[in-house]
Amino acid sequence: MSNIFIGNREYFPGIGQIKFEGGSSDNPLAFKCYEAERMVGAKTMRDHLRFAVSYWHNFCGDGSDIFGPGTRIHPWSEKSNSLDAAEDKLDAAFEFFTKLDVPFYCFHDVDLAPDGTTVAQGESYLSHMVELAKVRQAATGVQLLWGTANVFSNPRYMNGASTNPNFDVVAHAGAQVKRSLDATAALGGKNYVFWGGREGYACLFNTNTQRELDHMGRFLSMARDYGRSIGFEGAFLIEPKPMEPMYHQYDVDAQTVIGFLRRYGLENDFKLNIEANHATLSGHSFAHELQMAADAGFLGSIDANRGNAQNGWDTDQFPTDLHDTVQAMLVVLANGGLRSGGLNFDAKLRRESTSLEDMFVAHIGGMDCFARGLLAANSILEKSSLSRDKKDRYSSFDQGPGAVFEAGGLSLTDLRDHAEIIGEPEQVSGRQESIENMINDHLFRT
Ligand code: XUL
Ligand code: CO
Repeated sequence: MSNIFIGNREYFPGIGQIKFEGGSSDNPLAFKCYEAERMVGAKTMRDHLRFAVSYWHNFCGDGSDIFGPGTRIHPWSEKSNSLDAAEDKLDAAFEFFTKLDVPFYCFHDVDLAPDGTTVAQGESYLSHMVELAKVRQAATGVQLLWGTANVFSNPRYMNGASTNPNFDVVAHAGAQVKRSLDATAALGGKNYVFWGGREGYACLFNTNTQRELDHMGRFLSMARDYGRSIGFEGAFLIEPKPMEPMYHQYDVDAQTVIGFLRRYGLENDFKLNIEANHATLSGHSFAHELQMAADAGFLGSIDANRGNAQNGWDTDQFPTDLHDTVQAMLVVLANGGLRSGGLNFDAKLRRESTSLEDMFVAHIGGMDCFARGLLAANSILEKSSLSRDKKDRYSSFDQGPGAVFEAGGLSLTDLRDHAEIIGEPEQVSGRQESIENMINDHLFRT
C-alpha cells in the first residue's frame, strides 16, 4: 500500500506512516503489537483482523453531544459549499487510512456526500463522491468493508424507516437504501449493513408491532433482491442493538435477529454485524453475541468498541480491554475467521480529546488491543488443552445412549429408565477458575 495523500493539502501534517516498533517502544504513534505482515497460524495479522476505519466518527463527528457543540476543528470542513467540503473530507479520510495502513473503511451515504434536497439531487451527489472514492481506492489499495444508509438522522425517520407507520416515509427509506446499495456495489463493498436505528418503538400503545415487523421483513427482501440484481455479491448484515435511540429496537440481540431472519426467509443472504457496546446494552457480553452468531452460522462482521461499566448507554469508546479481545478472537478463530467481514472501529474519541493526533493514537491502541487478543487466543488454541477439555466435557454424548439421544432416538421414558439404572451421576468440576487463570497466563506470554 503506498503512503500517499491525494489532492493538494496534507490534513495530518507532522504525522507520517504509522509503523510497528515493538513492545518496548514508548512512541504513542507506533504499533507495539500489530505487525501487519506477521504470520499468526496460517494468516497474517492483517488478514486475521481486517481492520476498518469508520467514516462517521472520524471525519463527520466533531465531539458534539446533546449538551454542547463540537470541540474538534476539522480542517476538511472549512468550505461553505457542502459538496466541496465532502471532497476535502474524502482526501482527509484517505490520507488517514493510508497513514494508519488499514485495509478497509466503512461509511453511511450521508457521511460521504451531502443528503441533497430532492431524491435525484441526493443520488447525484452520492454518485459524484463514489467516482472520487473509486479513484482513491484504486490509488491506495484501501477497500470498502461495508456501506450503509443513514435512515435514522433525518427528522422524517422519527417514527422509523422501514417500520414507519407512514408508507411515504418507507418509500424515502427505500430511495436511500437503493442509492447506498448502488454506491456500495460500485465501490466493490464486501458487505452491506442495516442498523435499525429507529426500527422499534417509543410507545407500545400506538404501535402495531406485528405489522411493523412484517414491513421490515418485506423491505429487507426488496433490498436483497435489488442488491443481487445490480451484481452485489457480498453479505447483507444486520447489526443488533436493543435500544437507543428508541425505547425498544426490534433487532434486540443476535438470537432475536437470527429468529427474525429465518421467519422472513432471509437466512441465506443475511448475516450479523456484532457490535461490542450493543452486546453489553442488551445485557450480554461481546463474546456471547459473537458466540451465538457463530454457532448459528451467522457471524458476518464486527463493530469493535466498548461501553462503560458505569453508564447504560452507547459510549462507543475505543477497545482497550484485553479480556474482551481475547474472548472475541477465540470465537473468531474457532469460526475459521471473519471471511468477508472485518473489525470496524465504530468508536469515537472522547469529546475532551481535541487533537487530530488523538485519532491516530486511539486507532493504534484499538489495533494493538486486538492484535494482542489474537496472539493470546491463538496461543490458547494451539498450546492449551481448552478445546480438548471443552470437547471432553460432552463426551457422554459421543457414544452409547447419549449419542442416541442427540440423534433423536430416545423418548422421555427412555431418559427415566436410564436415570434409574445409573443412579446418582458422578460429579465433574467445571474448573472455571483454572481456565480463567490459564487465559491470563497466555495473555502475558504474548
Ligand atoms: C449506532 C451504530 C451505527 C451502525 C451503522 O449505534 O452502531 O453506527 O454501525 O449505522
Ligand atoms: Co455500529
